[in-house]
Amino acid sequence: MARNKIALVGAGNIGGTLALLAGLKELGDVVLFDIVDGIPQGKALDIAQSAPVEGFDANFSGASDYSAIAGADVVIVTAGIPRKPGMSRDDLLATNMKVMKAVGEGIKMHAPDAFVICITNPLDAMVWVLREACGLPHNKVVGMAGVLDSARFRHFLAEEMQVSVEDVSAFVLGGHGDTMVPMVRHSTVAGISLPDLVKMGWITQEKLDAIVDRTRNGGAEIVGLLKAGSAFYAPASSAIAMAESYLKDKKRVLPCAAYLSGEYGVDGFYVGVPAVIGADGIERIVELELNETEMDGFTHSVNAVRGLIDACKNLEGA
Ligand code: TXD
Repeated sequence: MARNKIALVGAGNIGGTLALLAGLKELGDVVLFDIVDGIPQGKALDIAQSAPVEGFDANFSGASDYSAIAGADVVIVTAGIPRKPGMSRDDLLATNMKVMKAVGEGIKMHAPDAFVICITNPLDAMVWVLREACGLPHNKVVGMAGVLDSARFRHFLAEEMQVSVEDVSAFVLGGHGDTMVPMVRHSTVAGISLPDLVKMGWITQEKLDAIVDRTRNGGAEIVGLLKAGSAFYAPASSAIAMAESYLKDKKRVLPCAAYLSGEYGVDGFYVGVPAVIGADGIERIVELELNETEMDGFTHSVNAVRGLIDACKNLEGA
């Protein structure tokens, strides 16, 4: 049986890290694509030269022509510009929207059977633009944000309570941005919910509230530290977890920007919700019973996404 083929459209900070992680996990052959000629080829060759040391067998190649992604099983899209300090994710809209249209055409032409994971910001809008441009089924196009935001939440919780990250389960709902909704009630340490852990004195409510805020601002915190560019290690790990669930039919339940057609009362948008990722792509949307506070936060997040999509439509009409 031939190896899987993973196409990485955008060979920058996240793209290069995706390629290395795909190699280390031996997920399949990797094609790096970028419009800056030389970058994809150079990174592909460099990672291929790490293979003898790490012990993985896979072909790595770099290209600037979309024909190189032909027949890809998974396409992970990071093409576009990242934030600089002081920029919001929404400031990237106009530029990255044009990029998503070009990438969508390339996928439509050369990899129509792929599972497509969009990472480019502003994520909730860019995944919608990408899906419209490539025309693949909605269950085969998904956005990566929730796994990253949940990982940030889990890291801060594990650090505060001094427990293994392996035993902290948490997720966020809604958009990838300041409107995200960390689901405190559903997040646990070894099955013990956060509200119970507050009662048990493992964490104070104040500390928990501060962690929720820090999670919400997790991206901006790193942008402020790096000055040029944004986070890329954890985003890459997060997208690879989604790709692996598809390629190995693991049916993981992961928070993703998935297309809603009625769930949570939302129709026609991509919003961050828990979803099952298996060999058919997004196989199931997990529709939770939200309490009033959660629903308010979720609705606020959906409205922010709706606003971004309207901005895209206005720009399209421009
Ligand atoms: O959780 C999330 N979804 C976010 C997403 C987490 C972190 C970063 N987020 C966004 O991912 C970020 O705001 C950017 O929009 C993307 C990619 O971030 P990265 O840090 O990888 O940016 P780089 O290093 O600038 O890489 C982008 C590459 C770069 O090499 C460009 O030459 C290339 O994209 N690029 C293109 N490739 C193909 N086609 C076109 N048109 C194109 N334009 C730029």
